[in-house]
Amino acid sequence: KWKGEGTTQNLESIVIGRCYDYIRIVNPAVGEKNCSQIWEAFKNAFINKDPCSILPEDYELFINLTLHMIPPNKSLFWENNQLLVNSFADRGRRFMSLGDTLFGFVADFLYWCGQADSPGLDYESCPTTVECENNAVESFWRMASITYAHHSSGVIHVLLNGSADGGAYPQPGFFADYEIPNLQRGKISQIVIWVVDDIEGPDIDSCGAHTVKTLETRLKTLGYDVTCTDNNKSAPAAQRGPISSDRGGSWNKLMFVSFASFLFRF
Ligand code: ENP
Repeated sequence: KWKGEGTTQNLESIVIGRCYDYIRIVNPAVGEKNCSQIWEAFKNAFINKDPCSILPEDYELFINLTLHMIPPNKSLFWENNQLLVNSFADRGRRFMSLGDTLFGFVADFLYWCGQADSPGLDYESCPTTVECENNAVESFWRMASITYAHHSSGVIHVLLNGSADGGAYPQPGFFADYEIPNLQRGKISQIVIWVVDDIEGPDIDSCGAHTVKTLETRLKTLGYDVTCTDNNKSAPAAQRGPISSDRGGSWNKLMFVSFASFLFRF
């Protein structure tokens, strides 16, 4: 009945399993967390409710239970290059993107929604943001983005895709609408923007031009110290290509090597 993907099968096992994976292996520094309680709080945000009436605040208890410190200088914001960010951040070893926090990690790549007057999950379909913005997944990422931005500090990095249709800095977008407004000016020393094109992709946007210029101006007006660096033509980097339809699949070596040659200089 909805246009979006239905709930991911085995959602409960995945969320609880990822929670244990995170607190025991990925980032034990977060300390003890109650993974069953975390699942209950997650589920109670959307279960038994109209799937178009879920608000970010409905995830408040989930956020309180999963919240942990984000190390200064480790935050990595991004748009349109999720796989690159996942690999580059290296599950929090190099950077801690939202997907490398406990609250982002348990939900990354999943879909979920409930049904009004029924305790069951809808495995057939879930509303897209075009159908209704107050859906379970959209509201979740809004709440997670707000929390992540609020707890970020030190030098902030932003990795944008210079080959993206419509520009590297999308508006509307999570970074523009939920993250920038929730950054704590007093806790942030600098914002470093990286604009990286797809391998052999078009060079649509760059530092000082188009939407990146809009972003630089916005951040400077807010009082931030902003720097912006482009990857150059001799070291193109990026994602898409053959792996765009293979989200969880193997890492494209070429992409990593060329991306590394650009970013590892920093
Ligand atoms: P997309 O559209 O490239 O990728 C969406 C995919 O990334 C989905 O599989 C989603 O999981 C997962 N994901 C991980 N973190 C986020 C997230 N943080 N978010 C929405 N989806 C996320 O990403 P977007 O929509 O442009 O979001 C990028 C934003 O994430 C940036 O603002 C960045 O700073 C932030 P699922 O559960 O939907 O399958 C916020 C919104 O971290």
